[in-house]
Amino acid sequence: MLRYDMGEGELRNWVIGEDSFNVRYLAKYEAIMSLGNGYMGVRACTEESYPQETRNCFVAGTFNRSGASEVTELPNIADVTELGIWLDGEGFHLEKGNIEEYSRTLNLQTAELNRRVIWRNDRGNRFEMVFRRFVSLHNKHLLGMRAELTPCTAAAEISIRSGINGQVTNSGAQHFAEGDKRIYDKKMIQYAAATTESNIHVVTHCHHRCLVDDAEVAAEPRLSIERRKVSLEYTFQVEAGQTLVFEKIANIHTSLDLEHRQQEAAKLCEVSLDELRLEATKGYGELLQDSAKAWREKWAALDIKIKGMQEFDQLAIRFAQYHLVIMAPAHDNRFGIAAKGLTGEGYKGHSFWDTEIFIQPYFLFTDPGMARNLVEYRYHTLDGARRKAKENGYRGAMYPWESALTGDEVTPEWGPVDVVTGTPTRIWTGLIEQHITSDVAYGVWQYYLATGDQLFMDTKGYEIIMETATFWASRLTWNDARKCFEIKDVIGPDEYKEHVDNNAYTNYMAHWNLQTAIACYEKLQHAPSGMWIQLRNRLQLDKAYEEWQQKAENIYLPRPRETDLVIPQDDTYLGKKLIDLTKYRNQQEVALILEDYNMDQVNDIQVSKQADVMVLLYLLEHYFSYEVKQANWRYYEPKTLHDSSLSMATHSILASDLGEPELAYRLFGLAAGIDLGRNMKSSDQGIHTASIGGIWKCVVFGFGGVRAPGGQLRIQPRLPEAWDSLSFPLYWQGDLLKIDITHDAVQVAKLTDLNASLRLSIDGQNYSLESKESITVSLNTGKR
Ligand code: IFM
Repeated sequence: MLRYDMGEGELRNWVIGEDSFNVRYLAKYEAIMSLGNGYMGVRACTEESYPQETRNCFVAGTFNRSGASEVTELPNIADVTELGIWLDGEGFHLEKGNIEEYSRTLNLQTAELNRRVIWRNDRGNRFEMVFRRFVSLHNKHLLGMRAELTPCTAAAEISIRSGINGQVTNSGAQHFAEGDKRIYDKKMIQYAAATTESNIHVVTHCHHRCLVDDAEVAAEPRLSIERRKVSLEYTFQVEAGQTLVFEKIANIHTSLDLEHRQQEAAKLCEVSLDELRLEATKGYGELLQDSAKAWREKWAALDIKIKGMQEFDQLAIRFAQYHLVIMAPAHDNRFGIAAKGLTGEGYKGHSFWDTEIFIQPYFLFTDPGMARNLVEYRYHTLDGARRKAKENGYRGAMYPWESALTGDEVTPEWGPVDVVTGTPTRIWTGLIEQHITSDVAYGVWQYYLATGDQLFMDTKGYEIIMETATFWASRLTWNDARKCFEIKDVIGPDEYKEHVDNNAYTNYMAHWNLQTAIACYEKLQHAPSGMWIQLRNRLQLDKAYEEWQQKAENIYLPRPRETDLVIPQDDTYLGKKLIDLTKYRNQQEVALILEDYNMDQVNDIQVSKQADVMVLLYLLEHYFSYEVKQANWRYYEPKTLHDSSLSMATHSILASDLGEPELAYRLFGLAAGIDLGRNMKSSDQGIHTASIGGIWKCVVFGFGGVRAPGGQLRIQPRLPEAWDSLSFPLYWQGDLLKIDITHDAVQVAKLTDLNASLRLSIDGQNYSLESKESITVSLNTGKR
């Protein structure tokens, strides 16, 4: 069972655990207990192998296309985590023999995975086994493993087979051509391979060390080199009560790494081997300490404290922050964050609007350097977005719905079964889910507001906002009857409605994109003159500016209906048929409706997959009144199945905005439960990075009431009954703030003094905070 209470003493609310072994739930634990550092991600597969496992190791950015009929994806790197263990000649496997004790924990504070098993074989011999593992935050290339094996009842012969296995695939798709395989000094293994299409060299090395009762023992392993596999097999006679310790330290380097760019495979092998020789001398313990220290420093800067009745909430926010750290490629701005991070094959390592709308806010307010990487990733992919626009007959930059390394569209064309036709369902999102283009521009603008990074805007940001606006200008079509510009044939955030006209979210965000480009044009004139002139000529800005103005003034923006203030989600939604959705709203698994109806049929029903108009009400909050927000919640939420992990967090934040903290709290619990909850099938393909970002947003944007409309920081807290207090760090315009909220008061402390004074609004009143000052404001609301 999944446990939340296995951290004791100082580790209280820092540990997620499993207290019994069930092969059916391997995938859930593999995903939620994944290790990583933004460079690599390793699923928490057990050392011994099971047919139900998905043994994944990914390195950010190493995309490859395995064949012409496939889209590019993050390939599964050769596996180092599997250990074959034989006890008195019998393979160790938890579905045989007897498990007397079992526990597995992920310590979020040190990011170490630990499994302890007491296992009795069919002959009645007991063994205690402890397996430990970490991926280093100190040296991004490094992974450490340690097995401690103790025969408890009688002396035993223990054999361990350890190697590098390049036979792994992505659900059958092979991405690598084999390179060099070699064994050095009977201790060190090398495995090199190159991706078949993108030609990225990936080199993996492992070093082994064996100890009995703390003393290193010389071992004579059997060496083996097979097809796509290199391994060593060690055999030891171990007395009862003695502990055999087996340490394996591995590293991974690729020719994509900034420090190795253009390096040939042989040179890469050399550098990587030298590094591991040096690192491995430290042993598992010291290497773990290096990494744990890096984690401690991270946590010191990030820690959010929630005091209240439900300790789960504290654990949930730490779980979210842990995953936000391990999903983020802080080392390289060429890579995005994938919808499943580096924790599974789901969505093939591709980035979506999840990044800008759900994940980037966390980094903006806690790690602005990482937020800069994310906006720079979109700059790196701008040319791909321009190509996509051109291929589709438009101008400017049309960002891909699913993005990999280049910005070209990589959404697959075919998906799961269509229950009516029995054939794969056509996926239209890559062609017509176009709101991603304004979402990217929105992310850039939010970055600017929160950091004031003028250099980024002058050199990159303005260009993204203007090129995306030009896309919309070319995308709009004139409707002579309505006398306005429209956006026809799209999918909005609600992916249960395909080929719709004038999706409200899409139209409003396109309008916002055009207006923001107009503002940027006016600001850009004050940039260093070389930049202004260069961009003005290259993007023909004077002409574009006129077009943006004309289109922005005349774009159709669906208004709230006079009768009930409901904003039509698109031109036809409100006229579609209504059915009883109880069965699907009470479902244990998502997307049950697609087992009864195919997409064409779902299209004809007033049912939404996820927040759509709701996202708009929150992103462009100043466009809409409280009454409009409330009316649309009442209309759309009962028709929403929350079949996307993005939906709950948005609803929770809006519930906070609507002054419904208890409803917001219930929805926060559901959002936090998407990966961390007890649905043991929810995360098989990897964790949901947008929902993970959403957990932080529920806490800081929702309950903390932090927002920055128009660039001024606002704090309007609404703590739920279950919480006594909430404290969190917050970066704003380069200064670090610490916010402490109770039901009665808010304290804001300015811990740095980059800006002489900071203007902000707290509970509706304006304040100015001078250098390193702290203010406390009593709240009108009090505990409700
Ligand atoms: O981006 C989301 C989309 O909104 C719903 N389907 C899953 C995608 C990736 O998380």
